[in-house]
Amino acid sequence: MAKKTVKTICFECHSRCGVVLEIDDKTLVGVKGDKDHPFSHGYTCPKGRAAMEIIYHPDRITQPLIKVGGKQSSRFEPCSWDTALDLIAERLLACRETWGAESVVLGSGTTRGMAPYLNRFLTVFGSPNFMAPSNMSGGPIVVGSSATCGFGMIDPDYSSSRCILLWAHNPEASWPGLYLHDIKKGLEKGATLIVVDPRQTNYAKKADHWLQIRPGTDVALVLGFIHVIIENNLYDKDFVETWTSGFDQLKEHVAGYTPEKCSEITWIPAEKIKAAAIAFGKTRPGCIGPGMGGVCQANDAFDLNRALTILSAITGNLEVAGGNLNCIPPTRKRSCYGPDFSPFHNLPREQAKKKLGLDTYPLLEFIPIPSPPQTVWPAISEGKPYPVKALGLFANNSVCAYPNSGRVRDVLQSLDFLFSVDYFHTPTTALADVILPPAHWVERDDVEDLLMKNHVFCQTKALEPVPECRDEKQILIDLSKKMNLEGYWSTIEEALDFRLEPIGVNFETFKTMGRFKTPIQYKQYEKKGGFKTPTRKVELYAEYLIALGISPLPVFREPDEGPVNSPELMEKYPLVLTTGGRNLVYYHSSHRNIPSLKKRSPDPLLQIHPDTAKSMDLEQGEWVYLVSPRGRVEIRIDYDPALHPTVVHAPHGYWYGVEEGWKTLNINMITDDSKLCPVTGSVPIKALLCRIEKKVMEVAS
Ligand SMILES: Nc1nc2c(c(=O)[nH]1)N[C@H]1C(S)=C(S)[C@@H](COP(=O)(O)OP(=O)(O)OC[C@H]3O[C@@H](n4cnc5c(=O)[nH]c(N)nc54)[C@H](O)[C@@H]3O)O[C@H]1N2
Ligand SMILES: Nc1nc2c(c(=O)[nH]1)N[C@H]1C(S)=C(S)[C@@H](COP(=O)(O)OP(=O)(O)OC[C@H]3O[C@@H](n4cnc5c(=O)[nH]c(N)nc54)[C@H](O)[C@@H]3O)O[C@H]1N2
Ligand code: SF4
Ligand SMILES: [Mo]
Repeated sequence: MAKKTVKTICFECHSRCGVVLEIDDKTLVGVKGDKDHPFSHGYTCPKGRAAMEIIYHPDRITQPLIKVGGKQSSRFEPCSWDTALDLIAERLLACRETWGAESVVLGSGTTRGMAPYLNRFLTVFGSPNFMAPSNMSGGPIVVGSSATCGFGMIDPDYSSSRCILLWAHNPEASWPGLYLHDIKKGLEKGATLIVVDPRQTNYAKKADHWLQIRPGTDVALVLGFIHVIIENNLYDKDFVETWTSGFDQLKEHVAGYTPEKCSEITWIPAEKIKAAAIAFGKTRPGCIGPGMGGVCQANDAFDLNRALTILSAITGNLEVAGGNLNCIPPTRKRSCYGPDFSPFHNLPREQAKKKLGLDTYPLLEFIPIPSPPQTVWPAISEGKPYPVKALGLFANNSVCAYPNSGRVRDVLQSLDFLFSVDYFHTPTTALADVILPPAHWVERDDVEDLLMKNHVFCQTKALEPVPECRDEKQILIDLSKKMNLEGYWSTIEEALDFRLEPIGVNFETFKTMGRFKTPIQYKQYEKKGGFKTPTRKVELYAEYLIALGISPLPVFREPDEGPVNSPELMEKYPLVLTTGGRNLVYYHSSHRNIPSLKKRSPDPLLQIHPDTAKSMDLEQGEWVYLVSPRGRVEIRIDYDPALHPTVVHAPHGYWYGVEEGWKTLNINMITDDSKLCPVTGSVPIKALLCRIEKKVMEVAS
């Protein structure tokens, strides 16, 4: 029996920990942490270690499936790859013929690395429409900070920082492999820790300053920080004078955001706001770690990320060691979201301009993120701004992921054609006409550079896919051949070589290297004649935004659904609801059927202050209905004495194990998608209203 080990990276979450896979006679038998990995240093979590359970799970889909019995049916029959791909090819080509290439959308969930391959496929086909949840996940950070300083503020330099500010971010649950080591190093060297979070996370417990914010009021708090820092002369005068524009307008704009005013808005005591702001202003270098979801799921997500960038800029923390870095992936234009894959690079401008979302969110032409799902839904259901007829989903459980799931489900059901690529059956695959079985991450080669700072890593195939699962890159290659699409790669190796071209090695060689990095560059603006913005300075006051109908200064907007903007609604729904704080055990709605994970976290838990719960006669562990103006779901009470009595938190992603779980357990049945951030299309799922109803025992009659 041949035993071997293979070093690769885990693709179960964005951390992409280094792992050593143990193979025994073509079977995966172990997943260990790779101690030599520069970020994860040997760390693994239960999700990564569950790879064996996932690959060999009896429910894994291992053959293409075709729906039988009509659209409403939930029956599928296995078919050959040729039959499935022929059908997909025929339907996509027919859509293009009748409705234009833009009537076909391909979507991916939170990135599992497919963005470059899907984008390229779409553009050789002729469609600009790649859909992904970026508008609720990282996109507003990139858009808000790029609009302000010309780059995405996604690389906090924790290990060299003297002041770590975690803003709506709990990396212990969400980014352990990527950030825990660096944060620990920073704290061990004595960094001050500030946490802005309605929940008392473990980091909040450890923090020098924990600001327990009312959900959805973050912009007011950042403006308050900026006010205190300017008022106390704690800003970096040299940097502000040389490298920013519009300081006077900013100063005037934040003048009203005194700690007292911010306290009224955010429910945080004024003295705590002041103390934390002074600590951040005084302690340099400081870095802001923004939550990829935490700061991206609000009606003012653009302004929030602009404000955070301004805070980093005026304190002199942009592009300095220990601050917020501007890391350029070594693969540059060929990186995951690199411009070489953009429709604007590959399609005639007129066709690229049809990208869904651009008519509502014009800034997204200049700072591109994928089409927000909420801009695809009206195209499917109402033909606005033009009809979308076919959708292909790669690693995305739209029904559970996206707010207002009832609507999402109706929209998907009204498509002419839906195909889905997933390991397992989900509430979304149930709606598909065709389901394709993908290879697992241990069964595929790839390169990874997304959020990997200045590194690119090799993902090395350790096993042949379980028969008949297929690498998704190969699926696209096979489909492109069936459709006679010119300009697509003809092998996976060719695609990977293309991505690696900027570093001057091919994939064959890269496999022997495992990773490649370029030096981190500090203060690039000094060498490059400024920032990549219209004034070449950090746009504190961004005059150019006015022409796009956007405020030149970051503006706080009360949550549309909340105590201030809808007090009448609050009479019926008296609790503020935030959703989707991460659970280390699960990745969104994925792998809910994996025994070792399910055992650790079987049920959705509603975090609630015990006094609030007891006032409604609700016991720890009791199942209740959580009700919003959109509907209700079932959830279990979980006392959390550190929460504000008016705020509750519900996790997302539960659906598995009960009939129609997408309806009864899935929190997105009660979230909203009607009032979005006007610049980025972000969805306000971190600040809504709800009430709790007791589940009355149904007595059999
Ligand atoms: N209420 C609320 N909702 C939220 C959030 C929140 O905070 N609150 N967060 C949102 C965010 S930030 C995001 S990014 C979205 C994420 O939403 P999704 O990306 O849709 O995430 P998942 O629910 O994990 O669904 C992914 C599907 O991919 C499958 N899968 C896993 N790996 C692979 C693979 O390699 N290939 C293929 N083909 N399939 C694979 C899984 O089995 C699963 O069914 O959810 C969002 N939903
Ligand atoms: N285990 C696991 N890891 C994941 C994921 C997963 O599903 N599971 N998803 C991945 C994805 S796609 C993403 S986008 C990231 C998300 O990454 P993050 O956004 O960093 O997610 P969290 O670590 O949950 O941090 C969000 C924090 O914001 C707090 N919060 C809620 N409402 C508010 C508010 O209004 N204001 C402020 N200031 N804070 C608020 C929550 O209590 C929570 O602690 O995580 C990634 N990592
Ligand atoms: S944190 Fe867990 S799931 Fe994420 S990459 Fe590391 S081992 Fe994999
Ligand atoms: Mo996300």
